[in-house]
Amino acid sequence: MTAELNFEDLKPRVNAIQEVFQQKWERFRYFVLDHSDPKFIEHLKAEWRSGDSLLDMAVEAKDELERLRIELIGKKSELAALKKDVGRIRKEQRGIAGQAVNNLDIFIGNPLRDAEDQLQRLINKLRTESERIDVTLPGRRPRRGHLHPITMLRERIEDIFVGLGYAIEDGREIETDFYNFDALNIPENHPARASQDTFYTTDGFALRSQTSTVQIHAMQRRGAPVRMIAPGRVFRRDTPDPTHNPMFFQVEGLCVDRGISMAHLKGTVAEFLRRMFGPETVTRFRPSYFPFTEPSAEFDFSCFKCGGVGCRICKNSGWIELGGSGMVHPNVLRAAGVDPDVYSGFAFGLGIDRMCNLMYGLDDIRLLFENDVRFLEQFD
Ligand code: FA5
Repeated sequence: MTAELNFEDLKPRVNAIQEVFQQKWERFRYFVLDHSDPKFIEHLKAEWRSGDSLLDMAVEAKDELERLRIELIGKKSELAALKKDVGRIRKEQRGIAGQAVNNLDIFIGNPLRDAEDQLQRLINKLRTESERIDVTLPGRRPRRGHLHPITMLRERIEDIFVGLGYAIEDGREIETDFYNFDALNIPENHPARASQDTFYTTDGFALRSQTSTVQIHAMQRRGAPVRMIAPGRVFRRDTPDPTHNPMFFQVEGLCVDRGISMAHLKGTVAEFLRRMFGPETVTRFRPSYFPFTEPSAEFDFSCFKCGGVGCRICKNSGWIELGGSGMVHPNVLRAAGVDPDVYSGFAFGLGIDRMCNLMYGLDDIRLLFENDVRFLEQFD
């Protein structure tokens, strides 16, 4: 049986606990004030200087206070041991000893809990403030994209030709030799194949080197008469430079009917360019050669910048070269199943990328496909 204790035996232990508390409490004593009291904040800033923000300081102070509470009144604290020992005090002194220990518990526990409570309130307030959304602030607009300059130009060209009564044809980017060459009057070993050498696949197909292939598809599908334009991507084994890309865009035009002549070709191209660049635009045709047209001509238009006087854009010539054209060769009509004794037609083709280059004053055609948003954004 354990020996009975006197109250006197416990007193030094009570005092010792009280002393430890008073010494350590010094660091927290202002936290029993209301958390918005300036003294509370000043004290926190002075004692927990290392925190990056007031919130950090409050969180650190509260963690430290929690550790102190566990040390002083937790289950393994000296006070808890003291409480157990009250049971061993002589019966007649047990009441008074119990009261003394309880008072100590209240003396220490109450300020600790009050301080923890106020620190927690401050933490909550600061967290709410930092996470608050100001609904009156103007919103951030999501970045809106826009069409690529080549697409914008293609759509303008389409609009003009639709207005002239043309249909829009969608061609194929992968073609057989028949559509890319043979049907266009470019037999095997013809020198025109070399200048338009393209990318071949292993099974007899090739990426089309010009949109003229769509002339054949359109006539096969629609028969004659036909009036269509075919914008699209074409491919050539050209080394990239400021005016060449191995992939670029063309627009093909085809008009086949009874009695179509060179005059219709000139009238149509001239009207297109007037609608594109303004009513003053003058068009010029120069004799040329394409295997699929006879006669053939390349067409230029008066510079939209200087009006024909000469400037940097037209290289001081006053003229800008745009594309090729001519009367559809009878062999091409025949290859597409149209009778050249009944029908005649004209065709033309132009490159959109170079046109884009000219219109926007770009120095290098390759910029259009670098996909640099800072560059593309300028065309909105
Ligand atoms: C042709 O491709 C003919 N099919 C045009 C044609 C159609 C003639 C119908 C007669 C009747 P050419 O090879 O010249 O023609 O190319 C036409 C245009 O494509 C050129 O004027 C140029 O603007 C553009 N072009 C040609 N090669 C490139 C390239 N590597 N990069 C960018 N644009 C190019």
